[in-house]
Amino acid sequence: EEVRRRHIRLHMEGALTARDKVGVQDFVLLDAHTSESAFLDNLRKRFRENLIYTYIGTLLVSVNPYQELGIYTLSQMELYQGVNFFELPPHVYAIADNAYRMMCSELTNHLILISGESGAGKTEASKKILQYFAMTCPMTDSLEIARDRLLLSNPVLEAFGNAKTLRNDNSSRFGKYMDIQFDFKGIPIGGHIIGYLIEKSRVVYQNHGERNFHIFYQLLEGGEEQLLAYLGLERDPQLYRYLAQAHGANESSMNDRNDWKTVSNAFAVIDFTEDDLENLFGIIASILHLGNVCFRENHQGCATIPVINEIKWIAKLLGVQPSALLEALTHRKIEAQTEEVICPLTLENSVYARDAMAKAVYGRTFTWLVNKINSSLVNKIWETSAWEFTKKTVIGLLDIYGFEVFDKNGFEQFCINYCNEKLQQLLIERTLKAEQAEYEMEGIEWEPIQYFNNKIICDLVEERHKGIISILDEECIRPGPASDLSFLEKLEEKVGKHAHFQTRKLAGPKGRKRIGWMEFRLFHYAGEVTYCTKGFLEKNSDLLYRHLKEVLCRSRNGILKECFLAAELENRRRSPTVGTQFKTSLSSLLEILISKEPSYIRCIKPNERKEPSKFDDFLIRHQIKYLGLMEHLRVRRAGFAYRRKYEHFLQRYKSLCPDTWPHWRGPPAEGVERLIKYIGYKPEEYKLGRTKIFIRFPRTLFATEDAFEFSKHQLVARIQATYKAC
Ligand code: AD9
Ligand code: MG
Repeated sequence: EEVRRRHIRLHMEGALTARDKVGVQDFVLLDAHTSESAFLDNLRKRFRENLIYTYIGTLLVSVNPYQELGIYTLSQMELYQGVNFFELPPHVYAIADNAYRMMCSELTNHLILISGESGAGKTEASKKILQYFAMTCPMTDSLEIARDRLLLSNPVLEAFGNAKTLRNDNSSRFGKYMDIQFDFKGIPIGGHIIGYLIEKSRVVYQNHGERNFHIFYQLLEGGEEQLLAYLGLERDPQLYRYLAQAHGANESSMNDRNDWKTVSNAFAVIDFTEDDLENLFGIIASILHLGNVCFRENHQGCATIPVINEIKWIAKLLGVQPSALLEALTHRKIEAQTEEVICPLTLENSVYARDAMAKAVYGRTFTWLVNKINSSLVNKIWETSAWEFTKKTVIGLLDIYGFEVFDKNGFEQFCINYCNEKLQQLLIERTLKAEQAEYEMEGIEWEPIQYFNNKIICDLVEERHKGIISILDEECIRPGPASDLSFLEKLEEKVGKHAHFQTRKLAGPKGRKRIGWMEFRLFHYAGEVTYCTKGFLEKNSDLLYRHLKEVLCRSRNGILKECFLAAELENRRRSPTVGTQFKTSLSSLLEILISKEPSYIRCIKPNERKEPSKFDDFLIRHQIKYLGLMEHLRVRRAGFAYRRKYEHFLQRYKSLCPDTWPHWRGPPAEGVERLIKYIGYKPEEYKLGRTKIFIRFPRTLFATEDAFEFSKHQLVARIQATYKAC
């Protein structure tokens, strides 16, 4: 303990003397008035010294170093364990530890919200936090397996859900919310993952220079000869259309062979049986074969499949009839009044059917994978025994795809950026707005601070009957000819006048880059993005021809059997569109998030080239702006570093005052007043609200915490002495 304390002190002294060189570790301590330039200077100074973390109060700002810094070692983890938040240099471990300790002491649910644009370091931060819990939380032998599964769920989900994009070599193409469950002693006992909208279209198409999901390359690169022979695959990715069409995809920093080993090992730990793996890789291989199915047009203008080698492989691996698959890829069942009529498909429609099948199979397999991992993370003892009624708490971790802008942006970017708008909305609601509302509610005097509320953009996208998603849905379901262009025209008609919307026809003074005929532009909180409407209708409808669905529902592949249930064929109702489903799932995500005590990590991307040590002022200034960091800082500086409900504050520190120890029978507020008077808080250090005490400076809380630790030791010594005397 003493060594650790000394270590901490040295750290702090070091930090103080080097302050000019390395900047301040909490923006709240900046001497200059809170200008954006001073903020940027501080961030730059620290980045140059490889200090990538800085606080704004309790919010952590992280700048992606794009290099290994050696700051995630076991000894670093130990250093941060159980230490007061501001006593050590800023770190993700401090955020994790703080959430953990609050959860344990108050038995409340917590949440660590990580945000930032694509490539800013969200996924890495979430992995570090998970590792921190895995390594530092108390553990029992029987729960070690739960811990390992929790950790190893990451490489599996990343293999199937991440891919190289132009922004990030390991970009998350799905949203992930993970609950880590703890028992009342703070031992991690299990977990639960919710996946959000995986970017299925990537399976069949990638932008120039991007890659398909990692798993395809890992399998080809690392898979054993025997396995590849069983799946009918060759090693070279260039032989597969779904992998080869985006040139330059081979230049990846990913190590597919090593990653394959990690993923294979993870499968073994997460309860995957031989059958599961055979089925799973059967599906992955089928998708590669499916991509290579070629169509030719016959004299009647109908699609045929001249070479059926791939069909044979797919039929074998998915356990379907080759002839049925062949027919379903080239024909369509249409329901006439009393009977079904089978019509041949055109070449274009067959290509559509093939790609739709690949996307549907991959998308549902991914959902199956998440469910499978979840069932292995369920702690069976806890779910079934008498433990069921004991208090369990969770720490939620949200790592979702970041805001992204490419030269060409489609439906996927529209969904991803909408999701980021919603998260920003939550951050505003819970920090800037809530903070100010809280002062008002608690009767604390306060100078209001202005900020941009992006609700206006969320409404533009999601408002019922009026928003872009509703307009898109209407175009998808209305009878008569509808197209991506008619959708754009509807947009112009219905939201054309909105301040955050623009098309070529309606270009106002704001437009800088030219907008194309098929495009519209949104002014997101994080910047403007021009979307091409091509493919919006098709992707939103996400139609899988019934004929193909029937084939898949009869599959003997164990995973597909669970993914395509026969009951689906009987349900004739149109399922909600992708946009609407996403909107609904985001709103339930927000409900989950809102019910928990949040900590925030805001990630910043230092440059566009994924380079270490390059600090691009312009790019970072832009992020500081749209992440609302200056507003956070202003609220923090003018406000109070800490607030605690009277009950919680009293419960923790009551031993410091003879009036409140061991029990305080009166109202908690009075107890707290008595307590702080006794320990000597100065009037400028705190304010008393209706239900909470507000403490202005972190140092006041440190001092209290130190006194508490000291008194605890004294108390223990006294008890020990009493025992000895007995
Ligand atoms: V996206 O929205 O999923 O496209 P993220 O998740 O924000 O994005 P990610 O965490 O994947 O970005 O980080 C991108 C890359 O930056 C990683 O693959 C690492 O190579 C690098 N990175 C990020 N954070 C760190 C770090 N703390 N230390 C070292 C890092 N490298
Ligand atoms: Mg990510």
